[in-house]
Amino acid sequence: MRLSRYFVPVLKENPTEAQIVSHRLMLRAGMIKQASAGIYSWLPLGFKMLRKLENIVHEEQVRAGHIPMLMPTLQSADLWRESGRYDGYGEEMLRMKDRHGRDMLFSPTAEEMFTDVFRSHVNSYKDLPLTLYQIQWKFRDEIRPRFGVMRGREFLMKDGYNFDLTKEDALHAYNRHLVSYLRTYERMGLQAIPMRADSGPIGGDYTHEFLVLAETGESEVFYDSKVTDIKLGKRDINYDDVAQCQGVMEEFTSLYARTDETHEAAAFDQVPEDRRRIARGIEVGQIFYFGTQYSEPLGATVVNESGERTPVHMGSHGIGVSRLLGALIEANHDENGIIWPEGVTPFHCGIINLKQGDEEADAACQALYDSLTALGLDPLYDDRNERAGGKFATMDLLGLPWRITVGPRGLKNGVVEVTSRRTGDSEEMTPTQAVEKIAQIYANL
Ligand code: 5CA
Repeated sequence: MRLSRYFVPVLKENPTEAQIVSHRLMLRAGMIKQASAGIYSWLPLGFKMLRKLENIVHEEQVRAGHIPMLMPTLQSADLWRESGRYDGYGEEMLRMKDRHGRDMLFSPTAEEMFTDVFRSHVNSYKDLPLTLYQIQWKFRDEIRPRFGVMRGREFLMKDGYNFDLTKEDALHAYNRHLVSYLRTYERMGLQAIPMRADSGPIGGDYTHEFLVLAETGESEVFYDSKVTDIKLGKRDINYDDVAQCQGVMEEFTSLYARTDETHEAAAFDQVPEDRRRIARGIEVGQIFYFGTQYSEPLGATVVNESGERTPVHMGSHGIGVSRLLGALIEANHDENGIIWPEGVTPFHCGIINLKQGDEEADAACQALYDSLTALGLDPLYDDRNERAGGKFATMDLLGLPWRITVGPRGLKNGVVEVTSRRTGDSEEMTPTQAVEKIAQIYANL
């Protein structure tokens, strides 16, 4: 992409309404624009990042054997009356009437909708296990929408629902989700710690939240510092292997890690003193097992091996996709702007032309752009007629992990400069070597 032809409405000034750095940087980098309280327009750069996160979530869900589909955002209240949640859900549910006076609502979550599809089409235990999911906009009329996309009213969520014959099978689905979520966050360069949590309006008594540690996090967390040493890494996971998924689950959840909702001071005191940590975290996902809480009232049953009808065991599992973008920036920035991890960046590298209009510099930039593109990489070429300082400031704000700087002086010696956004280290090399270096970095991911 050429910056002169793209649409990135960068803000020069710090927006005063933004209290935390991710919100400030998303506004300044022209990623989002507030439409109304807690509701955002996703400008091209923000939208591009959202799609990248969605793709990672999709890939990891499909890898775990889960099936993508899409539900409507506007749902009939009748279904929610059947489950008993319509009256109880409270002010967070946005309710409306259609022209015929029928009660409708904007989905804050979708247990009912998925259970309804299931009960209409699945009859036999032979069709289980089954996990369906979607990545779809949700609306929760939060009393205090704040921190930009972190606590929005409209937000993008991946929500998945497992249907199993027995509790045991459903707990395997729970463990499978835990593992797939760990993989998802690690691929994004984030460490999210699973912590025992409270189930809230979703229900059930078995639930974990995933928290990314950050000073600006809304949740207070208590944990054994050893949990941060545990990584999934590149190990092979077989999602059908019950024992392996259970093993990973135990490995990641046996040390003390709780949110304030479930914190037990006496248990925390058992953690060796030098490992006790009290910090803040951003909740980027939550998994639930709630048994037959929805399948019973909604009549989601299957015929089991003995020919009897039995309600299915269910759980639901959510990832805050739009919130993750905020969490990523909270975890990856400096005073000059965003620093995208190589695993998720809107463009693989930037190209800065120090002297736009100089025949040689223009040609060298174009050649770099073409070579990178031919290798399947996606560069952002700052080809604007701007002074160098402005170009560097914009590139730092946008946060691409690598930058190639091209100027007439370097070209005289046959070199360009390759700079890491994270370390600030620069290296001179030939344009060919620069392309090879960038290609190598992304090939190794
Ligand atoms: N039905 C279940 C799982 S599918 C569910 O709704 N779970 S949840 O309430 O925990 O939401 C899942 C994830 O959505 C949360 O972990 C959080 O990351 C994200 N989320 C929840 N509320 C908001 C919000 N107001 N703004 C942005 N993200 C949110």
